[in-house]
Amino acid sequence: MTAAANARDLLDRLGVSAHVWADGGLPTRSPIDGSSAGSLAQASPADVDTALTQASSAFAAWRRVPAPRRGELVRLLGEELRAAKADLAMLVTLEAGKIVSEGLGEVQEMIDICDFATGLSRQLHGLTMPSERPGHHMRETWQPLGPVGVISAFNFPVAVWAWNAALALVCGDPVIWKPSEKTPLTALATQAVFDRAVACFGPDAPPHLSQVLIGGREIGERLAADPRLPLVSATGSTRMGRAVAQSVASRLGRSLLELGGNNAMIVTPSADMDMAVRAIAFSAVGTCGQRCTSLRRLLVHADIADSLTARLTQAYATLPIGDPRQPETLVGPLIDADATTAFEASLSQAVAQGGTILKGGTRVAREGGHYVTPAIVRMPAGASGQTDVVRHETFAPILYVLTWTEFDEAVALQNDVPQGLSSCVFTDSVREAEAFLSAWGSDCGIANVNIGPSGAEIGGAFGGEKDTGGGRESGSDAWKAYMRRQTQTVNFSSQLPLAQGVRFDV
Ligand code: UN1
Repeated sequence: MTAAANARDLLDRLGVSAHVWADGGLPTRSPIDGSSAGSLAQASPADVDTALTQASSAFAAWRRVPAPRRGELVRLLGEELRAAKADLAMLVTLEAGKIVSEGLGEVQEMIDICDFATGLSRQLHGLTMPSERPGHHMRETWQPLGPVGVISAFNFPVAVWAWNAALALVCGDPVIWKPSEKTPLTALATQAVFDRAVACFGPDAPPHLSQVLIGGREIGERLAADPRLPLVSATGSTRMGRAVAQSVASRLGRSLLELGGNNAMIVTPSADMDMAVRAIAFSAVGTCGQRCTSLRRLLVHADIADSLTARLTQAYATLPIGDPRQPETLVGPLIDADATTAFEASLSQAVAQGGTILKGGTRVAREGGHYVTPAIVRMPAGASGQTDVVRHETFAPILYVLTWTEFDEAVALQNDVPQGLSSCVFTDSVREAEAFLSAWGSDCGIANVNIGPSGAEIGGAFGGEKDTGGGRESGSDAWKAYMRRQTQTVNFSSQLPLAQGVRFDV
């Protein structure tokens, strides 16, 4: 069955209305075989404006609903996602090209964040602090912020919306979502699932709590520029994030950015090599190298570099590449032709910059899809191997191997790239592990020991530093980005003393 026919069936099952289709609209395309389920109606500038007005009205009502009750809506969303898990996950496979297990994992991340946010809805804690004035008290309260714009990328087409939406909704904020042009169908399906949760929830939910705007980059530009969105959360390339950040900042709005990563693993001589090989394979090759947390740089001690690369080239030799719907497949397609061109261009640059391709780097012919063999490239030793192409994020399965001799040199190499998302060390030495996690260790938002850089759980704050944009989503106290902080002082005495002992008697 073509991927498009498969997708059409799933959209019916997931309850997406037939009205979404429009001749001459945004074409859809599966990376599996290039088939198209049809073209989608796109949001006009007037539609964007209407959505913003509707979100503002939804906010006026939703902020009055008690937070634990808002949590009930997110709990119901989690229930609907559980019911739709297999179908929505398969749609992710069809539209983003993920293998079945990773599609299911993505929907599981949505369910997990709903559970997290439901509990959080009773724990949006503020603070109390003592006042210096008698008969006064001070407290800090977190209030709903306003409608939140969510701009998401193709590679996690639905989970990123859920990380933002689940938190935003319990915090009292409606959401306007501009999904990637490459994955609009999963967004429409998610919206249908959300609508079912709202129907179960009942009349306390105002209309338009979550809206999807289908279309291109100009929609993102409008959202970034509009003061009706106090927060814009954007996931994608550093170039896109920089443009969004500048536009949002020029109106003094807030942005939450999850941009490129250039994630490394340091492997030391004491590391458990079996574990390291498995972790490298999953994080470098999983999702066909198209996660922002994918492993891109392998920093290996010089003494073990040859044996480790020998094991890796062996493991890469048997990777099942092909249709991600097949249960044995581990490597699905790249998203499109441009991604294949970028893969090949980066490999040629790596060779021109002194690299040797040890494995992969070729196209795999399959009708309509863009399949490649994941590549391992050995670069010159030390800092001279960290060339321009290695410092650049290519969204494809290329693993650059660099060597070092002193642990400090490895940490310096790990940090010496513009991006700062995820990082890890494989070692059995407590000293090395703790140095990596210390103030002078990894400079990334995520630092792991004996775990690869990808596949983070939702309970921690997710995001990174430098060109990764500095935002934090998901767990921990990431919810605070979706609320406004208010310091409140109450005088319950019959005097009016001024702070700092100031006298002003009239
Ligand atoms: C992304 O690639 O945009 O840590 C997010 C991970 C996933 C999220 C990746 N939980 O790999």
